[in-house]
Amino acid sequence: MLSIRTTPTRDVVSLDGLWRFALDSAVGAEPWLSRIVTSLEAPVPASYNDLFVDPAIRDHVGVVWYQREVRVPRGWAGERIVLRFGSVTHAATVYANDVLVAEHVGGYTPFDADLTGIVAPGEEFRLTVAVDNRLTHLTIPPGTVDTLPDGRLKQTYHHDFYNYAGIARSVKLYSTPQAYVADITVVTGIDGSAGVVDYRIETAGAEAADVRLRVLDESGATVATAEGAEGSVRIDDVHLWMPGAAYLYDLLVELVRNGEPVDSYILPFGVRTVEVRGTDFLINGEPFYFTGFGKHEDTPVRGKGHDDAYLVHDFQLLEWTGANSFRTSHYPYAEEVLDFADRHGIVVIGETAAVGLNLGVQGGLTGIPPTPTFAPENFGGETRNVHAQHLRELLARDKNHPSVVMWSIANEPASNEDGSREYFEPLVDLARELDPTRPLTYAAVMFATPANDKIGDLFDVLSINRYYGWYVFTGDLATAESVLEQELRGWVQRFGKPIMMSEYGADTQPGLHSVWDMPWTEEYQSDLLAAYHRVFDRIPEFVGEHIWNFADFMTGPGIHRVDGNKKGVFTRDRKPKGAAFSVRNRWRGLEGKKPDGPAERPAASEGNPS
Ligand code: BDP
Repeated sequence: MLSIRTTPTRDVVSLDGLWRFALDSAVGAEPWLSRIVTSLEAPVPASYNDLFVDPAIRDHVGVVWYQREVRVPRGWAGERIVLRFGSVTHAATVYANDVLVAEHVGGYTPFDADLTGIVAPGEEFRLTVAVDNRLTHLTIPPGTVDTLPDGRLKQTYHHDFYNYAGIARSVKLYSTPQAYVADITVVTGIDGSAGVVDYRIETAGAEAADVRLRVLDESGATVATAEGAEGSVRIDDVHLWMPGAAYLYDLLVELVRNGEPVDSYILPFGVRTVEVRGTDFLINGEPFYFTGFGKHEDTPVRGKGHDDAYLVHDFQLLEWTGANSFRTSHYPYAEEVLDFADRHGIVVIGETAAVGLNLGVQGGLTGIPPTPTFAPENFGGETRNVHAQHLRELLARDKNHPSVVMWSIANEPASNEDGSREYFEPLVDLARELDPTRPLTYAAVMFATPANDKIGDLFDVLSINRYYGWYVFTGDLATAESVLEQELRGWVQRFGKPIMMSEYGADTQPGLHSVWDMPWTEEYQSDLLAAYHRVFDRIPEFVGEHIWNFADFMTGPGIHRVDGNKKGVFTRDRKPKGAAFSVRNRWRGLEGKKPDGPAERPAASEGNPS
């Protein structure tokens, strides 16, 4: 799926701004048929939950309505007219005037509504969107909705981050010619000092049109040309995309009829390779060691709404700590984030929204007796079909981003349980078929051990989430360190694959200090991370460390959270805790001596612009 850009043949109108907003209970039947009467306005992009002071809105379960008028530019006569939603969380039904134009399930991937012939250039139309925040066994992430005795709906889900909902990413109205470039797939390789770019172009309505391509370097000079919808071009003396040293080419694709371009599209791309060889993770043939965090899209007031100011600031803080990478835990992030990572050389592990495929965690934490996760009455074939569709949409959107070097297919699934292999094997096959170029991983939950995990061999990299010293062996870092080392070595021994830590950390209240090993203090967070780092540095197969979490984030109600999850190295408003400085010392190599361990283990500062 191509992202929306203006080109010589395409125009874009942003529909971001204030839309009319109402709960389902506040509107009549078929509210799309007329102007919704409401005093509430909600910004797009933003989650709606924290905007208002009304608990009925914050805790609403079900449908809310967004509406606005849109004028189609008068110059668009004869063009295709399309709406693009960056995301609607978790399901959308879209109407243009009285006409249903799109339905989409999945809160973190984009979708289009083709309005050609339904709306007219120069005229205004009423755009209405029903947004449903319910998580069920037929959504990814999954959840359950129950009706309480008083008739209210109660949403439960199996992840800790708050179920923010709304139109959290930009909405755009765009035009294309009737004959247009529908999709582009680029796969890059390296041949000596040349870059090899395999491309495939999909077109629509383009009978009797030819495809013409040009590759432009950052100075705008043409460095390669080609013709035809599928093929390969070489870029001599290629400038590679590298972690910490991004370089992007533009692929200019033109549809040409009678010598005239009828459509053109410009795709920025980087030339780089990714490969797992033995127990190394290689980018451009060089061992790469991940330093960074699991993140969230989460800010005060906006919730999961995309915000360019936080985008820029977060990347500044990543660079300041010496992080070279992050995981899009636990769902695909806004496309703007990946574009930015492409331009700034930050490496990304792209994760699906499949978080919470694990009913054992619920059993362990709530006392509710465990129920089998991968059973037909819980997460069976139907859930897997939704998961597969979500995977397709993620890979279709992000396949061309050089920053994305690996797919994480799920976070903390019950990979120790019967049925997990049957559930995941087809998804792994699908991911490999759709994208044979990127390694696959999943983040392993604490109940999945080297002894009982049933899916590790299907994947390329072992990503382990562990909370020794926090949820287990609380306050006992010596035991945490030795148990962690024993377990990580067990994974390496059984699977012989590269291994990284995809989550480790401790909740920390800024300003709390102690000379003892006291959980919640700033010192404890630093000390816990340091204990883990000593273990990583003793294991040669280790390829990376992603701390949980970059910043504090909002969670659902729960007695083991106080105003959210506090495992951030930064607070929710991005102030550093003590651990931010100790991590920066390690990752920027400021400790005076590099960590012992594999010679290749880089201080990230080597690979980061400073
Ligand atoms: C892990 C989850 C993550 C949680 C974290 C925690 O992957 O989403 O936020 O634990 O408890 O199980 O802090």
